[in-house]
Amino acid sequence: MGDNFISIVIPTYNERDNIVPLVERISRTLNNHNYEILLVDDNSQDGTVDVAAKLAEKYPVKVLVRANERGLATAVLHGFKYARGNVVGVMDADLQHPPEVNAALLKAIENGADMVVASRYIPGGGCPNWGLTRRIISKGALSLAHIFLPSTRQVKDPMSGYFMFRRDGLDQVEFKPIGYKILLEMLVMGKFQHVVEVPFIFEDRSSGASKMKARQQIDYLKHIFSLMRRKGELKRLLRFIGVGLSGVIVNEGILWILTDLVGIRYYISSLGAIEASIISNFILNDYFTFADRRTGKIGSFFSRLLKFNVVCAAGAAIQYGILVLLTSVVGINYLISNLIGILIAFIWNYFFSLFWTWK
Ligand SMILES: Nc1nc2c(ncn2[C@@H]2O[C@H](COP(=O)(O)OP(=O)(O)OP(=O)(O)O)[C@@H](O)[C@H]2O)c(=O)[nH]1
Ligand SMILES: [Mg+2]
Repeated sequence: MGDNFISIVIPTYNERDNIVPLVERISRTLNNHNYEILLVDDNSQDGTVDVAAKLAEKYPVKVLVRANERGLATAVLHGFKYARGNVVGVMDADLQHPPEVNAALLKAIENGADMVVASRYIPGGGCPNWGLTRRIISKGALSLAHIFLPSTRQVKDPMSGYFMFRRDGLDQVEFKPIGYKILLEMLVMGKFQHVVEVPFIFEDRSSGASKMKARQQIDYLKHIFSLMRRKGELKRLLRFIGVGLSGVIVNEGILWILTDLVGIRYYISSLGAIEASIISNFILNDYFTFADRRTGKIGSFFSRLLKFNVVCAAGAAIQYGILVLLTSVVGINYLISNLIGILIAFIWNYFFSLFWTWK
C-alpha cells in the first residue's frame, strides 16, 4: 500500500445496470489502496442514483447529483472539486474502460508520471469492435487536435476518457471544456510535466444507451477552436495566413520589377519572384508567427530557412499536381482546381512548419 489516496471520478447518466459491476471491479483492483469513488450523476431518471446510494453502504462510494446541468466534461470537473485524493482518476461508467487497468495507471503514477492516459492508440491498445465510420471519425478528430494543438502531441490518444493524474497539475488552472473531451482540455491547459500512456482495449458498452450524438462532433470542433484561441494557436494560424497573403504581393511585385523594369523574360524572373516571396514569408514567419519557437542561433536560422524552402517547394509541386490532376483527369474547372490545390498546399505548408521547420 502506497501513501497515495486515489479518487476515481466517474460521470454517470442512466447507467443503472453498469455501476454495480463497475464499483465491484474497481474495488477489487484497488483493494490494497486508500481510495474513494465519486459518481457524478446528472439526475438520471433510470434509478442510477438509488443503486449508487445502496452501493455507498458497502463501498467507499460518494454520489454527487447535479440537478440542473448536463455534460460529461463539466460533470468530471464537478467531481474534481469534491475529490480528496492526491491522485485522481477519471473513467466511464459503462465498462468500456476495463476497471482493472486502474492498476497499471496507478503504477505509472507511482513510477513518477504526473499524468497517465489509458490509450487505444499505442501497441497493446485498441477498439476492436468499432466500425469503419467510427474509426475514421475518431482518427480525423485526433489529427485535428495533433495539428492545431501542439501540446496534445505528447500522447497518441488525447481523446481518451480514461486517465489518472496527480492533483497538483490542477492548481491555479482554469478549465472551460465544451462537450466530452475533458482530457484534451487538461492536456492543453493543465500543468502536467511528465505524461505517459498505458494501453487498453476499449470494450463494447455492456448495458444502457450511448449518449454519442452528432452534436458531440460539433461540440468537439468548438472545443478545439476554443483551446486554440486560449493558447494563442488561433493567432498563429491567422498570422501564417496573413504572411502567406503578403507573399503573393511580394511575388507579384518582384515579378513586375524584374520583368518590366529590368527586362528579364517572365518565366525566368518568376523564379526569382518565387524565391523572394519564400524568403520574405520565412522572415515574417520566423519573427512573427513562430516567434515563440525561434531559437537565437544564426546557424539554426539558415537551417530553418532551408527547411522552409524545401517545404514550400514540395507545397508548390503538390499544388501543381492537384491542378493538373483535377483539371485534366477529373475534369473540374481549372480555377477551382487551382483553388483546391492552393488550399491543400497551404495545409501542407502549415503542417510542416509546425512539425518540422519550427518544431
Ligand atoms: N454526468 C454525466 N455523465 C454523462 C453525460 N453524458 C455521458 N455521460 C457518462 O459519460 C460516460 C461516457 O458516455 P458514453 O455515452 O458511454 O460515451 P461513449 O463511450 O463515447 O459512447 P459509446 O461507445 O456509445 O458508449 C458514461 O459513463 C456516461 O454515463 C452527462 O451529460 N452527464
Ligand atoms: Mg461509452
